[in-house]
Amino acid sequence: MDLIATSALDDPLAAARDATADMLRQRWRTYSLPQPFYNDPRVFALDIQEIFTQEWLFVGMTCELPAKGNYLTAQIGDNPIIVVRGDQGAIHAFHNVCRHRGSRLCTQEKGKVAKLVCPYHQWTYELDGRLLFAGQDMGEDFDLSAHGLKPVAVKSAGGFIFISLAEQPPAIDDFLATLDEYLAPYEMDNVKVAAESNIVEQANWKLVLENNRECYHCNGAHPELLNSLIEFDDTDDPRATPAYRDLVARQQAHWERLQVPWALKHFGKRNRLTRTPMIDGVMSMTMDGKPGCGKLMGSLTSPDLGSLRILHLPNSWNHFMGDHAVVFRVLPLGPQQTLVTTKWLVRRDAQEGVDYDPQWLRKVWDATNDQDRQLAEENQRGINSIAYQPGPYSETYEFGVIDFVDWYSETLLSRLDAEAPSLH
Ligand code: 3BY
Ligand code: FES
Ligand code: FE
Repeated sequence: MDLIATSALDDPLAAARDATADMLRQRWRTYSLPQPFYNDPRVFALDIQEIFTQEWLFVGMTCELPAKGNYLTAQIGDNPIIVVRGDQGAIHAFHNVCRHRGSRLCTQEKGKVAKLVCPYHQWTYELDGRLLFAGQDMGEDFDLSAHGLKPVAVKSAGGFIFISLAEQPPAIDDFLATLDEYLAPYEMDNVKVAAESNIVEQANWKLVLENNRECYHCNGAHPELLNSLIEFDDTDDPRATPAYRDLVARQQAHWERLQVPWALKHFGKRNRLTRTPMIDGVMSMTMDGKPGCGKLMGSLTSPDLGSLRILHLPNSWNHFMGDHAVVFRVLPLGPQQTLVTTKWLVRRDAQEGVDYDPQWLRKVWDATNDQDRQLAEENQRGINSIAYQPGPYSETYEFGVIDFVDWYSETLLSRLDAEAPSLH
């Protein structure tokens, strides 16, 4: 029985789709986007529909689901999602929506269960999504097997879990293979979350990403981060000095000897990985530049590994040092509201209070996140004005922002052009 699943109402976004596609076709490349991209609820709805429910999204780390029954939840636009560890280490993802009358099943951010039991009328699902038990008598014809949880595509690599709500998610295996290769020395099955922060920024998700993709603002904004970070990460960068090139050459030779991957790789504009030196002599993104955890990650033998930076559009950037890693996840909550989740990872057998102090470990990025939150919120406030007009990005300092905005614009436009909305 195929019940009517989609709305029989006209697509309320039909006009917005055309207008948004026009704005994208007419935008000035290397300029910030027109105002509606940052504050209009209809463009936000299209971002959810065509980017966040079509792309692969970073949701969490495999170490957060250490055993069978461990789960985590996330909210993608209107869609609650559950990711759960099942039998034989398998990771499953489902819409967190009961097949009885649609109640959300798991209400906590994370937890551990034997079965997935709906809190409303106790329909009970196996960890692989099969409906096992439907409470009161549903009648002789009731087919349990037709009422399993709706699956969501899920893949994991290098300790990262990605989900996609798309029926046909985009190809990503080339990036995932590289992620596995680059993170092998960190032994991501052998890590744990030492600290976590969740902040809600009053800014559109693209302002959060744009802010992250440049360090033009770093000198004015990030004293703690600049104890360790070098603001550019590529010897092709027009700002690269002879001293920087020298440092990179020395460090790359060191990493080569240690057999840790370092070469810059990218997969279109969606993914980018590169190992980049921190300030000479600095080992980690801590207040004093010394390792924040006494035990190195995985099989690493030197703390002097710079930072392995990993970008995944639309919603993650990451720093992997020798002693700890910091992973970032961005989820849009509304046209002008974004959740930024940060997790600090250390090796699993590192002891809190002995090998690391979580308060110390998180200091640099707590400060940096709060500074970036203020910058994104002020950016949003100005953009909301009648005086805002798209302004020019610097090709020297803001090429990362240009790349992000190009990726976003090309991706959204291709989807708007591809699917003429026909609901009937
Ligand atoms: O370190 C980061 O994650 C980004 C990249 C450069 C500046 N920004 C803080
Ligand atoms: Fe889940 Fe009724 S809505 S059991
Ligand atoms: Fe910043």
